[in-house]
Amino acid sequence: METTEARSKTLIESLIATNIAWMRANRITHEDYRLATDTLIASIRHGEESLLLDVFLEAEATDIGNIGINGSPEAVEGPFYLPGAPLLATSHMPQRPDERGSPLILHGAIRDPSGAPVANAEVDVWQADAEGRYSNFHPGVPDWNLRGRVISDAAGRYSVTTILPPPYEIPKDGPTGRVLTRLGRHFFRPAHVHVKLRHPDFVGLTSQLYFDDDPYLDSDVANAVRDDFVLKLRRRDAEGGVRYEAIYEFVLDAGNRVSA
Ligand code: MBD
Ligand code: FE
Repeated sequence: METTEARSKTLIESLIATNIAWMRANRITHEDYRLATDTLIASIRHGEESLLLDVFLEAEATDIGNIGINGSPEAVEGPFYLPGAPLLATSHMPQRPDERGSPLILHGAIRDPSGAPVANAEVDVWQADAEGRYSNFHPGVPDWNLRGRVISDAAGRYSVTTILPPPYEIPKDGPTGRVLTRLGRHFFRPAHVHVKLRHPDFVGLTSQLYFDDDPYLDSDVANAVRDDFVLKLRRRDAEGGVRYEAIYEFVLDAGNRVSA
């Protein structure tokens, strides 16, 4: 087995060689080179974190990582995860008293590959609000809004009471938006809820759940939707208005993944 150091040396060398071959083939000038590096730098300076790379490349890494695994597939994390979200005493996600958006109950069970329930798994959830803003990143949202952790019960069940997020639109006016404009692409990701699962006896899982009927499922700007992640959105017309329910069953891998 190759060591981490040896692997990273090989990878960096091959990345540089691939880039140089691409530069020669495309006659990349010094001006082109500066435009590319300035775009990368600007995306970070503008607070876009890893947005630029996540939009174009992250889904490929999760697809490659999903080959041969026993548990649920992994999904892209995106740029807006933060560790340390509030540990919730109930299933109710932190939200403003007048939080906009239709109520959504997201629930299901967590199992091991044999089907046995996984109790006491931590389910760390984060999502955008009805305006498509992530708390702690975008201004105008209270810190930790729509971010929280719940724990699976003895039957492996988890439940989160939140709002149905809208499709997420990448800022049009930032460096990543300008690249997308140049490519003639739209700026949307389908509505999604991010989840990370943790349990001491299992490999951690980063997931992301989408809802059927979303207009952007087939044209996600980050190209990260996979059939496994698309949930049936059940609509319940209740007294206070429309409510939604969606179910997702997670399978955690007990750890026979070969770690580098
Ligand atoms: C997001 O909210 C996201 O989840 C990803 C993967 C990329 C950009 C914005
Ligand atoms: Fe997201």
